Amino acid sequence: MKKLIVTIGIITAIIISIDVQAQDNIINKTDKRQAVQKVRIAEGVASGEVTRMEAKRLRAEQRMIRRTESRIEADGIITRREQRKLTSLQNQASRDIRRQKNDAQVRG
Ligand SMILES: [Ca+2]
Ligand SMILES: [Ca+2]
Repeated sequence: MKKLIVTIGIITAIIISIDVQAQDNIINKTDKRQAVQKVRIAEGVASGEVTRMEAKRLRAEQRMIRRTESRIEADGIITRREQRKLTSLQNQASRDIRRQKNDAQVRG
């Protein structure tokens, strides 16, 4: 019986560690996309494709995503639903950056 409990303990520990790894991957992926988007905004500002006003809005959007991310990570668990939420916010931000880089408003 004792042996069984130890075995179950070990299996549980392995499952938890796999889960923690998966969560870490999500966090890393989110952070990586945030870094990439930050650079894309900065590039847009440098090239003049993104105006000051557009940059302000895009950066506010990034802050909102970071706040949402902290809330989601606060309990140490990222559910599938939370993961989908983060992905969809970042997809939206990516589209917004692309739009501002290609729209008619450029810095004069
Ligand atoms: Ca959570
Ligand atoms: Ca623009």
